[in-house]
Amino acid sequence: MFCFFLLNQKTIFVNNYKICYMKTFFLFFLLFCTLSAFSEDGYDLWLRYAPVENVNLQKTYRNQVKSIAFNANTPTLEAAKSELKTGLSKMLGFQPEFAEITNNTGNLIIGLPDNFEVIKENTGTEELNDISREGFILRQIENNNLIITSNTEIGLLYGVFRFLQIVQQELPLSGLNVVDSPKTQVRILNHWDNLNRTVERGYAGFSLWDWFRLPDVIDPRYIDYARANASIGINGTALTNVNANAQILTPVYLEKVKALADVFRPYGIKVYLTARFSAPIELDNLPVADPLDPLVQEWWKKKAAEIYSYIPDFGGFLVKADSEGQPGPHNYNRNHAEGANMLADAVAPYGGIVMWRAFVYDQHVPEDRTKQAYNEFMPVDGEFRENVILQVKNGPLDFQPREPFHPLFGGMEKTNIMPEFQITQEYLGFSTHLVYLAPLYEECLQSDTWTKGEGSTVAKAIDGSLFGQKLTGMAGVSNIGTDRNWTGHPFGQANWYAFGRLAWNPYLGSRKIADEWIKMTFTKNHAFVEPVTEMMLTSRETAVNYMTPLGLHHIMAAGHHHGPGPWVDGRRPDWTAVYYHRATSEEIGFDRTPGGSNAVGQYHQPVADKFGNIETCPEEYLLWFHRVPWDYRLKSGNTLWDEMAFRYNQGVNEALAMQESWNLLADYVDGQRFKYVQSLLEIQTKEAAWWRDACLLYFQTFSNMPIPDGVEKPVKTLEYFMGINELYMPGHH
Ligand code: GCV
Repeated sequence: MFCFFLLNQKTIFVNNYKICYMKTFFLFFLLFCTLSAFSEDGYDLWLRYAPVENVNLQKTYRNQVKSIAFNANTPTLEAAKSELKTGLSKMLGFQPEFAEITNNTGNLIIGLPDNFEVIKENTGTEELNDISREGFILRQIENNNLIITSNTEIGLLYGVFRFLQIVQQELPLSGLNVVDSPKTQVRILNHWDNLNRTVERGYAGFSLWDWFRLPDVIDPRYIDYARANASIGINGTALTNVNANAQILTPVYLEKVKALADVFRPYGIKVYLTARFSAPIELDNLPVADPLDPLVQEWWKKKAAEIYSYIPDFGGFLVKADSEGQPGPHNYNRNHAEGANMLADAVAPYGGIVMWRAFVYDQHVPEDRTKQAYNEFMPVDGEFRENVILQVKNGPLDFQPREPFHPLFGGMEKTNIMPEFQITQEYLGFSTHLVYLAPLYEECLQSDTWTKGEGSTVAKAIDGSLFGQKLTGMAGVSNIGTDRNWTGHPFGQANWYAFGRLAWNPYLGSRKIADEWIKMTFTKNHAFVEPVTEMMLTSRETAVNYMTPLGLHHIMAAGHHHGPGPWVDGRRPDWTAVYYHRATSEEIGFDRTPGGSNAVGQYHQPVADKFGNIETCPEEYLLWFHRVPWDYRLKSGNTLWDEMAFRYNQGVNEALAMQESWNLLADYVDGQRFKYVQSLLEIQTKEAAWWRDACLLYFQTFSNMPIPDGVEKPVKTLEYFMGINELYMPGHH
């Protein structure tokens, strides 16, 4: 195209000036259209609002939303209206009219039940009660008119977003009847963002929060961040790293936090901060931070009052205490409930909450690291204030490619408890590997704790339906940064999206979520949607295969956690790899049965027996719970060693298959995103082979068995892999 333009430039000098001018202009125009049609940088996420591809359907939609009755007179409603305007005009190619209800068909009526008689007539009190504060109803009524209603303005905003998503997916509006509300209350992103804008475990650039220029400069990106979150029902953001800096609680930063809170408020997003437990000492020279000391309690009460004077709807605190060097109540021989309750009392008068993390372990405790959180928290079950919620990682170790569910789910029955998932891919290939995480989240949520008999899933243990908790939620460690496409890998956006959807409804399936996301982010064309859905759905298992098959865990490189490091040793044991795989020439794996650390004992029956018996333990958790001889026969009939080799190899083959599958899809994606994903898949395949070769060569030094036929033999040596020393990796400080 560009060459064509250059060729034509020549004619400018030989032809009549006017004609050439026109030609050049036309070519410029074409060039612009071509570039804008075929190049996208991913900034728009799933809010692209691409024109409806089905022309007949587009006509039908136009007739269905000819006239929109919507009195938007508050910031939230204005946000909803502006989204609707942008979305519909881009998708339908016309500007719908905003007016009073007409007598004709084609009205879209948006409001609270009290705003329009017709809404009242077409909704029941019971269903309105059921959808509580944030739910909505989308319905086609008589005259084929459509209504969007809710009990609150935020519910209306969510309803508008859902309505737009239906159009984006080209689903029919005829017969529309969606009644939906979130199943958890606090749906929150955790940003591990430092005040110097680095992001711990962040692989998509720097922190979005430009603390230096705040509060005066409001980056428009903050608004797009809020729109994206609101579109999937995320209603909270913890702005700062859980490895906390007390400075965030000082006036100079609170001014800045207030500016962000003001931007997010219309979108229903509350701001939360991480509270460093020792802040009273660090900021005001108190001699201690003992939670039972009245001076300390008073300090936090004053601090809370100060924060609320800036941000009247401040959400509350997120706290990492007594873990990985963070100070906490243990410093004063107090327990976690005493620590959490002190902070909870400080924010309670304002409706604030405390999210207290259960990610605690201590190298000086000679107990299996995976058991320590349960051991510490179970004795204080029932001792936390009502406005405290315990935030528990999905598994008992640390966001590994696969872990069994955390035994605190289904364990703590008298405490509010919310899962914490990692969206950023600390242990899953950073932002260069395509790993769709919904299957990982779903696997945890659908795990059966058996606390109240069969069907006591983690989802039910966290949404209040099993134990009746009053406060519920779900946290996701964000993968967002300043990269133009937000998440580094274009498919990382799917994990942000999936987290939001599952926080709203923990019972949704990964396939449905992938389908929605692909259609809105790329295209509705089946020829694209089908193969990409399959790629996404298998990608997590693929990563498990090439990284940590059969229940292996924590065998990544030290520090930055990029790439394999099964040989990592020589540092505190619970930060090594050898502590976890314990390979010898006879066997490999961590014995967590009653004969070993008895971590299985933290699960209810029959889960404990199932995991504890090598015959019944699902093979995907085999080496997590058992020490297994290298020649042990698995269900496939293969020895453990052969099976391990096959799985590693399969992971590499699957990564290659993803690459091949993507290579066939160039016609359906804009060039920019196509090429970028293509290059990333190349990296992923290379790194999958790196994992396979490094791990097999290393474990072979124990098994002393040959790499079986059918598995590609490593070309490089173990020494080569052990010598790789990656410096300056992102996300690591
Ligand atoms: C924020 C893991 C990560 C740490 C992280 C910690 C946590 O250990 O490697 O970077 O710290 O989890 O969740 O607190």
